[in-house]
Amino acid sequence: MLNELQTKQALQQVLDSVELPKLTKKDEKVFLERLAQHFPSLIGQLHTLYGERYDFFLYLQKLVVVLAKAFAGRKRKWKNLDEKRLSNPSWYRSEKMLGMAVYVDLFAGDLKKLQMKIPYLKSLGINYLHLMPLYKAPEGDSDGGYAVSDYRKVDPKLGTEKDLAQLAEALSDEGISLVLDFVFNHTSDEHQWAEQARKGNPEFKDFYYFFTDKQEVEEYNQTCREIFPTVRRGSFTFLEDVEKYVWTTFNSFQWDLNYSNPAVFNAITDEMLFLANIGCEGLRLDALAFIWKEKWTQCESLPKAHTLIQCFNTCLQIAAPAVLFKSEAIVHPDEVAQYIDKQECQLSYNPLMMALMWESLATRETKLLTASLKKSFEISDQCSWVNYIRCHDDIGWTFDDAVAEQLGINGYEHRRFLNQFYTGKFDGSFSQGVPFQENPTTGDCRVCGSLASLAGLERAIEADDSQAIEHALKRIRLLNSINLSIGGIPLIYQGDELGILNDHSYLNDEFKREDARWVNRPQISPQAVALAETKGSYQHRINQDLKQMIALRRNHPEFGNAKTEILETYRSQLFAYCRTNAKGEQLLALCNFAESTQSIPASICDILGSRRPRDLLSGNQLVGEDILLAAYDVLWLKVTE
Ligand code: OTU
Repeated sequence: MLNELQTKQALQQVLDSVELPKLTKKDEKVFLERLAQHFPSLIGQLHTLYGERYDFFLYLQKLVVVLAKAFAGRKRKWKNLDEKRLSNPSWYRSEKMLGMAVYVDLFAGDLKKLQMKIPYLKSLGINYLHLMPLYKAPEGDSDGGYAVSDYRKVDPKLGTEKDLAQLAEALSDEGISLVLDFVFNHTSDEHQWAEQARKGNPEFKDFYYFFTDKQEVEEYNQTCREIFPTVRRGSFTFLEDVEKYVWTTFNSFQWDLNYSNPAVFNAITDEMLFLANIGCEGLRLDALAFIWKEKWTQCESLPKAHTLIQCFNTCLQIAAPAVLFKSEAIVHPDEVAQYIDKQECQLSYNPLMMALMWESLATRETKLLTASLKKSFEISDQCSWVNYIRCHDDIGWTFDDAVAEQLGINGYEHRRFLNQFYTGKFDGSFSQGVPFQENPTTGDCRVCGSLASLAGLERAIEADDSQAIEHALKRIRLLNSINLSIGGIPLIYQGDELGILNDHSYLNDEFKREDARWVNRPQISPQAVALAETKGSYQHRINQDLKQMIALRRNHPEFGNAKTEILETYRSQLFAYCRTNAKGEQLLALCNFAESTQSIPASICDILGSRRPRDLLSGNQLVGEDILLAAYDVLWLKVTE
């Protein structure tokens, strides 16, 4: 490690030896100040990663030039946004925050048409829009765009780079923060880096992990998890033409980048800042757990993976500080937590809560949800969860087996049960999902399906069973209520606001057929939107329930920057939490995860200082000694006077 004096000298040395782009006096001051402020972190992090190398300083010089050029190329509009966000660093903890994730083509057609959907988004209250990967990608299967061939080119089917720039500005003008994917664990095999590497170009040959020795590949396979075992066993793909193995954690056309090479870090930082300069305010760090590899480890969530992300974040703080990182770690809860830090990822998906809400619906028991969130929900108050119910991927049952064990639940058996339940193979299940990536060795499996279908609406409609339909609608409302109120940014997945069911049309597409996740990537048709506006339809009810809760959320600060306490209800079907903000404003949420009526003594409200709070959802004030919750009911209790 370098001491303070050495760090200062290093910065001076860098500045003396490189040529920085021309900047205005004011901009130059801003840049140099930020660089000086963050240089100690930057050099420390880089030193941890690459300090052993003789050419360490050379890469450091090059990196500073990358940062300066990106800053120089950043539009005034985004530089102003940098200042605005820096002066209000917890802006994303507001009760006004509401996210949506959409595919440009499925939601709108293309980027131009998406711009015309801004009024729709605003009518829902959306101010955080995650656009699924929209970059140039291979024809045919591109893993839904997660195989990027060029970070700077827009997929021509979606429009042009200019369309994207215009959309970014239009969104920002309407107060909507754009979130883009930063797919940095791998590129597609059609990326020019991959093509050059394959040809043996010395500049790129170490951009990826190549092996000639089968034995070595087998050794890595012994300790690494298989992510897509039905695509290919192990984590490597043999390239016949060059007779080499290449590391491919996901599909064979997604080549893992080699971050032990500082040239890769610099090159990807350049791409990252290009994305930042489009005008996005969030980057979703795709598959971030896998970015650092070491022999005889699981090659997931290694300490240097964290250093690497911190280092990327430091680069953002210098060149584009308005941009936040969102962690996409769908892993063990303790590992998820390790990415959540102001210096690393300010935002993180909340896969534990997502999975356990579904778990509680299946079991009608909340003990695992309660115990797990008691342990893992609390995070730094400078960070925020991004809560979700469904997304474009599968559901993986990522709870902590040790917590389950203490409750008498065997993790392995329980996951088996959940997979059976949600794929409709369990007798009496309300759900209709599709299995994904069944591993023939471990028996592991994940589940796909839309919110409405997994919650029982599809089956209930098929059976024409009005009670089952009612229950399904209430399950959807229940999950939405938690998503919106427990604390964090709620992220709605496209179509869930419209009650869209599973879409099996992917089975007719040879490039999608093998990937069941497409069952939940439906086209959002004008008919689906119209149906949700038609009074009397189930979809209308789902939509209205959601809108009512969104309106309440926006208008009550307790839903924003506040602390969440998960409560013990001592009722196996009930789940409860209390939110308290700095002003002492409070909200108590009670949820019934069963179709039978449950009761709980009104003394649970003592945390609010009154046994007569009002339920914001129904408007009713509580009376009596016991609180009754009908099937899947939710209460949002607040002392109003
Ligand atoms: C992500 O997910 C994306 O969300 C997927 O759509 C991509 O296919 C994938 O990366 C590759 O880019 O395997 O099934 O444990 O679960 O990062 C989803 C983490 C995935 C992985 C997650 C990955």
